[in-house]
Amino acid sequence: MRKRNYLLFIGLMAVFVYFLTAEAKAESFKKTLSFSNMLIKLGPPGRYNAAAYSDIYNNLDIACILESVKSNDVKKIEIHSAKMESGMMTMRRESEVSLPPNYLTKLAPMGMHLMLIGVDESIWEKENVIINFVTRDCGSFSVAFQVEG
Ligand SMILES: [Cu+2]
Repeated sequence: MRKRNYLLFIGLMAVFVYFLTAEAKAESFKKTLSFSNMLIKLGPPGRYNAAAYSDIYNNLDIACILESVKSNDVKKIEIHSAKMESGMMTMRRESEVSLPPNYLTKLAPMGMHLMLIGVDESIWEKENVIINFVTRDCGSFSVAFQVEG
């Protein structure tokens, strides 16, 4: 009788652990930033800077701090914010950007965007460029951006 209880206990634990793992999987799946509308806008030929835009949805209940952005096809990528100041568009470099929880942040013209500095000429032949986003607490993301001339 004791042994049967013991086996029942083990059985229940196994079921419990199974559901716990399933829960953890669902949880880890949720732990992402979702990228959409990823686009690199190239300047005229001979210019080696370009801008990149994307919608980034933070699915988490915590803010994600975007610390650095890199690509093998670009010397340097800076996060810029743009705003109108007395009729002039000014851009400022941001050392890091906070993506608020459960919120859609838009990297878009006239707003926050990525500045690609030192774009390789071979980028003109590419359809996609991979850009890596590194956050402090939310992981890293390799994202394919569509290249548009
Ligand atoms: Cu800029």
